[in-house]
Amino acid sequence: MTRKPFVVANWKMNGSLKANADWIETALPQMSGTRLHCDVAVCAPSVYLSQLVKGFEHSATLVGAQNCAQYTQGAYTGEVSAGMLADIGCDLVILGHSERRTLFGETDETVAEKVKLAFDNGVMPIVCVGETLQEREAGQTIEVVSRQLRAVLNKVGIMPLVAGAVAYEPVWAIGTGKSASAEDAQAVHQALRAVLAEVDEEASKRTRILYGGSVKAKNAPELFAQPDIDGALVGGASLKAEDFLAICHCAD
Ligand code: G2H
Repeated sequence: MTRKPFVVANWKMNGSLKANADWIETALPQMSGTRLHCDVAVCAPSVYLSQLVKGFEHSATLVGAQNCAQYTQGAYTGEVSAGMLADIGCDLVILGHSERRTLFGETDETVAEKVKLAFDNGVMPIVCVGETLQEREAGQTIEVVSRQLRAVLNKVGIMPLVAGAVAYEPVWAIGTGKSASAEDAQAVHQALRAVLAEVDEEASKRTRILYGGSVKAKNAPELFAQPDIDGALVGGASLKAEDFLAICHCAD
């Protein structure tokens, strides 16, 4: 089974109308036609999504949000629903990122609820899982990421993940410059695929599992060479279009 590599930019809370326009102008020539051999997405703060949808309208580049509400609509001040993301032409949404889990109190249950609403509205979820340094040192990595993934599988099954992706992001590797070794990451990706296979073996082989955590053009080739690593979720190194494109080209 060959899965097409998927490289996703996660700008986090960065960007401006001007900086985004410059990013699009630099990246668009490379993202058009058949120059890249991977699927590509850019996930931006929600206020800029319409700008990206318009900017990438004639390319295959997907546009994604970084979160959505766990509710459909109503008195939830400050929230943005999955239906609203679909309404403006947003293709996907990152859900359960560790920054959402640790800084904003998201639980396995709220993440699963958001995945359901995203998929029901036609927005593909990229579901993030990952262990803290403390959990890794306690030998709990596989237990933790399996629990996080099963919470989603139990709620919505595997199809939303086949349509979107899973992202393994060890919390201790995020924005720290420390990346998991390619072998360590592969071991976790293999375990995650086994959890997916408990639900549907054939579908597990079609589900892309991305690695995230200080990915750069320097470490991407070794990560992408692993059999169960199907691409990357890129934070810091996605802020400059040239750096992000260099990572995309590692999937050639
Ligand atoms: C992990 C990653 C992108 P960075 O959060 O989701 O960020 O590449 O900066 O570690």
